[in-house]
Amino acid sequence: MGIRKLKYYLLIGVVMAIAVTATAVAAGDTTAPVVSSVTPADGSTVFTNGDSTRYYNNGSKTAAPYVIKADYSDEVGGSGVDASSVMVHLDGTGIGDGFMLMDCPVQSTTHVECNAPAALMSAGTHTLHVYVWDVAGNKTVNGSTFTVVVDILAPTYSNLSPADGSTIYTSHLNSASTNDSSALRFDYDIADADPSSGWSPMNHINDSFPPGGGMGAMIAGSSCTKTPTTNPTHYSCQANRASLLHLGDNTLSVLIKDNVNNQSSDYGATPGAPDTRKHYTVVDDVAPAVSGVTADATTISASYTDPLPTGALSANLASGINAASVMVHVDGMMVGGCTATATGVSCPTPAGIKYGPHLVEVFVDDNASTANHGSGSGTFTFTTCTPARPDLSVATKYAYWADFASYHNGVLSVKLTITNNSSTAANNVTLTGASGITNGVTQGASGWGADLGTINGGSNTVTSVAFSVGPEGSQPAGFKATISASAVDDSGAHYTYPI
Ligand SMILES: [Ca+2]
Ligand SMILES: [Ca+2]
Repeated sequence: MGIRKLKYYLLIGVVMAIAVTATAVAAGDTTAPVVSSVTPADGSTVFTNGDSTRYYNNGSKTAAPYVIKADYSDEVGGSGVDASSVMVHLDGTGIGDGFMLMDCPVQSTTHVECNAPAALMSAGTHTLHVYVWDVAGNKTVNGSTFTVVVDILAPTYSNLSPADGSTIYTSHLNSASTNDSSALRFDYDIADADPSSGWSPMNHINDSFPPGGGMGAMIAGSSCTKTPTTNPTHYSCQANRASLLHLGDNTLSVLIKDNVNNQSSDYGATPGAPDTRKHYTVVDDVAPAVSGVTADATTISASYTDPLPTGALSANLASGINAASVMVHVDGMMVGGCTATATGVSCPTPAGIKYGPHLVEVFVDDNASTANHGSGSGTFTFTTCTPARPDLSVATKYAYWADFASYHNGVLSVKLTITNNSSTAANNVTLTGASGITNGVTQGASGWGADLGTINGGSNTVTSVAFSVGPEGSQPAGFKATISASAVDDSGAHYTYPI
């Protein structure tokens, strides 16, 4: 036997006794349904604002009305929940007393949701009872005791860093990811007077004033973290990845809401409110980067960019290349006739440049500052002229003993004058050896194989080479030798000589 529950519709505020009527029911089900997942949970707090339009409970922010919920089920094989039997009562102590919630948009065999009128969600402690019968008439009651707390004050913030009016340099904006503690952040402390529903910091870069023309770039959520994580009030909100940050004047609007939407804001909630947005000047202090310096007989060229901060979501954080600033030097001398764009420069290789290594340097500034001075360089060997064999000759200037040991060991130094009889330069002139030496004399160790550098056309250079002439007492009065040499002309062609 069981009973069948008849639902009574009670007026809010009227306490009535529940009446039941005994009827015949299906036999076998003597187990009551189970009620679970009651919201608000037992012991929890429901925050609301001053006009009961917002609620916050257990991490869930909702608009009015507050929705009381529960799940329930009958046992497997049972008669099943009688959906029409479900009742939700506030502040009663038994069946039928307290305030029965009448506005229940969801009331199924598994779940009920009832809207709680603001008048019933007054400040203080409340009891909640959820009554459920199965079809066989077995009753369950479950519920919770919860507290409603009214939070009417908006949070405030203090100790903003960097302070209003600060300059922000783009070199400080590098960040590979959110929550990069080394990147620029806006830091501040938040306070919300008791009783506090809690808060979530939110900031807007370059929002309009008054607000409404656009939300700017929001810094919130995972970009705002407690620092350290154990500090309940200090927040760091990463700024550099904000997509609307740009060079020049930027504004910051700190918008702080508590969990029931009491908010304080730097941008004024209503037209006519003072504009209290904070201002920051963002300055490009990152120099251009030069790459790909190349040079050959006809062209010198290079590429460059003005780098954005790493991780920047805005393309407006680099001032760009000042093409008029581009200079190309070869061996410290400015190259003329260059064409410079925002991305690269190309110059004709200077005419008449000689064979050999030359330092090529490229200098470029960005549009922000001549202090942002980028450079790149390379060393190149140019081959710019027609091959022409230099005419070299050699003459003995005099012979001498370099020191007593040389005299004793028979190492004679011979000072030679090497003359370039042609009009073009002989580069890398090297005396490579001696042959056909007479009177038992042999080539010595020093002086041979050294790069004597360039002998310009019509010029000469003097150097010494050594010969072994035998020990003291057996040295010849004189000897002859043919000297071999090598040189490179200004086109880079190599030549060998007997001279
Ligand atoms: Ca508050
Ligand atoms: Ca720059």
